[in-house]
Amino acid sequence: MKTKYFLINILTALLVAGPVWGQQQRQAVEQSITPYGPACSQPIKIVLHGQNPVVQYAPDLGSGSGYVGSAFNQTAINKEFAYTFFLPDCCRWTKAYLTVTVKALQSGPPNSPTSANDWVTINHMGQAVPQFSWQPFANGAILGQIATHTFALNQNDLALLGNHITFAVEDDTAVMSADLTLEGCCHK
Ligand SMILES: [Ca+2]
Repeated sequence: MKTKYFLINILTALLVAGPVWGQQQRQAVEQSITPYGPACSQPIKIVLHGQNPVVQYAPDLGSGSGYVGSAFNQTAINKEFAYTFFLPDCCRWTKAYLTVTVKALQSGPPNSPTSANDWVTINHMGQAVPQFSWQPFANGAILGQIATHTFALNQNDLALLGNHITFAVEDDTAVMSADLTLEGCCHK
């Protein structure tokens, strides 16, 4: 009798939970899709969050690079960082915004071999892409100083880079976070 009562309880729970779960899933998907123009029948906007373990597309980094062992929020100087976002192939992407937040690990005046002379760049096939370069502590670095920058990429930039966006950070600067916002149009 106890067993029968137990089974009825489980069935009741499933019947109640099923539609609720489905509704939550639909809401999550609907919230992630943001219309931004009439030309696209299925516009989409998503945000990818960079995280450990770090992913790297090796051809973007060139040979002899010191990016092995990259990690978010690392604390040691003299360690370079690189990370690759791979773009989902479900959609045609028309805009991308790469937002990077970094922290100075070594104080120093402008142009000194500290965090001050470090660059953040988007790299493609072993080369830094000139229009996507940022020197966060160009005016001098203070230990623990935080800086944030957003690189805005248009459809031509994305066509050049292909299905991957790699960025690199020089050696005395830690990467606290990296988020890639993608806007585009999904296939029917
Ligand atoms: Ca440096």
